Amino acid sequence: MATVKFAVPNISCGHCVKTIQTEVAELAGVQTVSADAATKVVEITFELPADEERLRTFLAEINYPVAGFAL
Ligand SMILES: [Cu+2]
Repeated sequence: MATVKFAVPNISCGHCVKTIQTEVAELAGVQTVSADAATKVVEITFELPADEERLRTFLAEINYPVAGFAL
């Protein structure tokens, strides 16, 4: 199991948070996902078949592109 924190500048409100949490949670291998509108960070715990590249690609597909890693 791995954890990643992505910086996602497009998160602007609770609707974005809900969309990201709902959509990402449906990806195979994703264990938990939490998005925060204040910090614009998405934290995901996952295992195979999910990986960082797949998560980045998926977030871009749903219009929340990843700008980089968050601290
Ligand atoms: Cu929003």
